[in-house]
Amino acid sequence: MAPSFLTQTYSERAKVNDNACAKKLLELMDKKKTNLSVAIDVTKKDDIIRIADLLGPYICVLKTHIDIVEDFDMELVETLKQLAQKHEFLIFEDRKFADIGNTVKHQYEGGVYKIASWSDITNAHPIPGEGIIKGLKEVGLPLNRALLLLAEMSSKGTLAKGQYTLDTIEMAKRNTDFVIGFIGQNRIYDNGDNSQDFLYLTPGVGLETKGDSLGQQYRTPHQVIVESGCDIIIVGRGVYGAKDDAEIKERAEKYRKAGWDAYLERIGQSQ
Ligand code: 5BU
Repeated sequence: MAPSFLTQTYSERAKVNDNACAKKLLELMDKKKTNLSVAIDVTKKDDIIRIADLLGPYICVLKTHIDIVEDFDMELVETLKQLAQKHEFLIFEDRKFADIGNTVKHQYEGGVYKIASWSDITNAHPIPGEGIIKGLKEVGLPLNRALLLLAEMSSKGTLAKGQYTLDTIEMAKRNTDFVIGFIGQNRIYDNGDNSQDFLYLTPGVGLETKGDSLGQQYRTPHQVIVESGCDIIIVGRGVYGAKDDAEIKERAEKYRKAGWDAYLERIGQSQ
């Protein structure tokens, strides 16, 4: 049996991934030596741009919540696209679509944010059924975009577990042209037969605290990458919540190194 993707390098996995977006992501992770994604959940355009430029060298994916930006305009996303090129990272709008196919198509393509025009990756809850993937795919596939399904959440009391999570994996397996992986807490699907390489992006990562007062739960990069077999750590306040730009960079490097060391340990290359 071929080795599990779990123990392969990101560059080995890039070579055999048919999805252009997943391939690009795995390649740049290998090149930049980072499996860190930062969630820049700040509400002013200038702060997002400043932090994105600051963190560019440390990250593989910049995660946004575009609807929390108070002074949003299309110049913001144009600038983010330029920064993505300059620093080689992908943009992931954490939109969590959750409606019928026809509605999400409009939400993805149009409205104020025109998400499909600038976000390489977005995500969706599987709760409405497979039509949500079909709707998003009609818009995203011609633009070489990719989708993550929400298989599990980091928050306390989440209903995304058990059979729901397993059914999410099955839904993804039927749509591998567009679905490149999951937002999840554990590598659920990896049977070692190399039939499909799904990426696992994991929020709820923190080195200093165990959670917040609103149900967020944190695990360490080592728990996420080594013990749970996920691929990318997503860190928000742990990085951008620093006192100044110098500390933001320091924290990003600390998480980048922790994530990368955990990956090296997993693939058996740690010194
Ligand atoms: P934090 O500041 O590191 O707690 O931010 C985590 C980010 O990840 C934030 O943007 C959330 O919306 C996002 N998130 C999450 O925390 N947990 C989940 O299960 C999912 C997304 Br899905």
